[in-house]
Amino acid sequence: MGSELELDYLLNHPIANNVISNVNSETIDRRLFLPKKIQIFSKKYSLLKDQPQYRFSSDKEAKKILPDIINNKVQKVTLNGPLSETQKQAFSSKRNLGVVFSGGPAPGGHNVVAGLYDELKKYNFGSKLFGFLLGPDGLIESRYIEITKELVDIHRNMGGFSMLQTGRTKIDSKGKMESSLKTCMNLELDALVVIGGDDSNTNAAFLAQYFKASGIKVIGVPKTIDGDIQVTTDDGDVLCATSFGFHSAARAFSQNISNLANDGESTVKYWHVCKVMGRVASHLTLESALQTHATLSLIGEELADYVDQDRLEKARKNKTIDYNAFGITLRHLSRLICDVIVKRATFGKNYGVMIIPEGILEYINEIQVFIIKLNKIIAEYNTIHDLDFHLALPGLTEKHDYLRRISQGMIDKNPFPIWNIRDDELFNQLPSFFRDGLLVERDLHGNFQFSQVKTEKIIMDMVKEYLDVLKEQGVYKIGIKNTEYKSIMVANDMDPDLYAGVIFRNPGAKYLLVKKIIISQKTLKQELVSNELMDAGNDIPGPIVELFLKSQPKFKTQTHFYGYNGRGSAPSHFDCNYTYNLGMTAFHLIAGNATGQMAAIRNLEMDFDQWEPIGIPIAKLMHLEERKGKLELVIEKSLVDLNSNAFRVYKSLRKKWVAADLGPDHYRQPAPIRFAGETEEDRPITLVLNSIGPEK
Ligand code: FBP
Repeated sequence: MGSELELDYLLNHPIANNVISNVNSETIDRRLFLPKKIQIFSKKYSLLKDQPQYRFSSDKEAKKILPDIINNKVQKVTLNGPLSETQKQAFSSKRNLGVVFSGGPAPGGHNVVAGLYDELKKYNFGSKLFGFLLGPDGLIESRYIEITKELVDIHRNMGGFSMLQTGRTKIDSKGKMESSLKTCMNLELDALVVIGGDDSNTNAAFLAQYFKASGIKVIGVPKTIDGDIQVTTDDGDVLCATSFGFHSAARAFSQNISNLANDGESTVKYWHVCKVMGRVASHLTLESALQTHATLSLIGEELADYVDQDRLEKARKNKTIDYNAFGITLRHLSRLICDVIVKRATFGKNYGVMIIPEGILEYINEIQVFIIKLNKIIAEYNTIHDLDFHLALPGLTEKHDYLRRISQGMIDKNPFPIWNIRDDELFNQLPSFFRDGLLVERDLHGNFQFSQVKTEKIIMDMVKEYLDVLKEQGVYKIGIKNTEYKSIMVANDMDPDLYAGVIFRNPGAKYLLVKKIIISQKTLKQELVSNELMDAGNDIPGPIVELFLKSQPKFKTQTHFYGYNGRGSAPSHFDCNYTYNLGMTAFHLIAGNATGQMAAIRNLEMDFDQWEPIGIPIAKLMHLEERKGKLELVIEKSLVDLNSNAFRVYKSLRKKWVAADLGPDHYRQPAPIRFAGETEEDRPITLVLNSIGPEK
């Protein structure tokens, strides 16, 4: 053994230093990358022009609660000039701005800050940008930093929200509004920029209304990997095709999913089950499906529309209506998945990769009912007892006892309790980890925390159970290649044709399927004996046993959760450009005195020179939704549109991707996230497909 190097020498060696430094060449390249600027931002002064052609109907409640911002119009950032000296001075006046991240991280957030900072300083170097720490809490509690060039420079084009960190606090009381206003007034802010998802942009609208009298403007920025902030006018004009972060997260997931597809196809032994984030909407699943051509992908929004045709037909014959035929249950869903698994197995493909959207439970009948009922029960408990349900009843047993007491009329005397005996029985049949999951604490906005529930486990447990039944029925079998069968038989001096008709249900086919009645070596022997291919006193010939064992499927899964990795991923080229321009748009909205608007870029699906910076009135995007058992005014989430080009393309190709046939799998390998290149991967595939219009 050679002598060991001094550790100090090793650690200080330039080669070691180079490879272990926190800052590698990828980071250096990222920090130096200059995102493209929409042309107008290279000019000097801008003007906001109302775009009354974009129409939205307003919610009644929004009109009542947000009177000062409900009449906002869509505004386009356009060139302004020639300007008088006074106008120029006004535009370039010294400003103090505040910025806050809110909700889950999304790749590109730092570039929003960079775009805002660069534009702010460009017009007046004396202007200041303050960043509130740890999300809305920083705003309420006046915890902030002044954002410097150095801080911006080390975060340019980098993922995460680590520059300021983030939080999910909802600014939902007069007290929190007042404290937020006080913070902004103390800092003499001209405007606050809220970088957040649907709930955070809802917050931004309420703040804009509350701050109106003070003159402090509030601008939102559409962030969320879920991709569910999309804005389309009443006439179908798309103003915001997707939120930032969606593309990068989907690309990060897709790369992993594609690697798993490779693994599956190579080792031929696992079904890789990938749960993919997206609290309610399945946009990330749809995009990942299109990116990877995964064997099977489930789109929650489609399952909600599921109709059990067999059940419907049966009811029709009996001249009745079976309401249970509408919508999907966990049992139905597991049957649909099993169907794909079994069909592929018949062609020797007992492996695959499956994508399950995190929010799928929202679309499953019985679970959705549980979620709604439990949301209400928890909210009512908190109000009536002025105590937190989860603190007061910490364990599953205590919580379940409470539910049982409701069902037995012990909590109130309502003859139709919200939690009835049937609910309790059904709930009891669920595995305890899942009951725990359904009772998990709701987030501060009252949302069910799908990410905390092992959805993939409950679904796959049911799939496994049903596959066992199908195995016993002789339905789930692995197809054996005819050529392989023949070579085994010939190598053992046995006549393949003699045995094929006895063992297989489809002799002569390219993939041979063992007869349904042969489910064990015992039944195999019975079949061989009754067809006089062996004597009852003998052992089954070795090669036949070998073939039988090959036909017996083992269903093995590996489960994966893709969510947090994508949220923390480095932004794609698309997201770097998108977010930098969003930051600049936010500045120009503020300079044009807008408030209650969300910065957005129109024409994202087109070439960069078509991108158009706009402001969208947030109040017009609101509707009433049940949260914490009450109706609340929030921004409406955009779900997967089953009539969209993207969904229809996926639907028409998915049978091919299941590849339950003699051909190969059709997996697609997306390239890694990178800066260079102009390819179909430079923007979300769903966006590209949805932008295709009729032939002109
Ligand atoms: P935002 O809407 O705040 O962007 O967050 C979305 C999300 O990433 C969901 O996909 C996921 O369900 C949730 O955050 C998980 O959040 P948490 O950080 O609370 O675990």
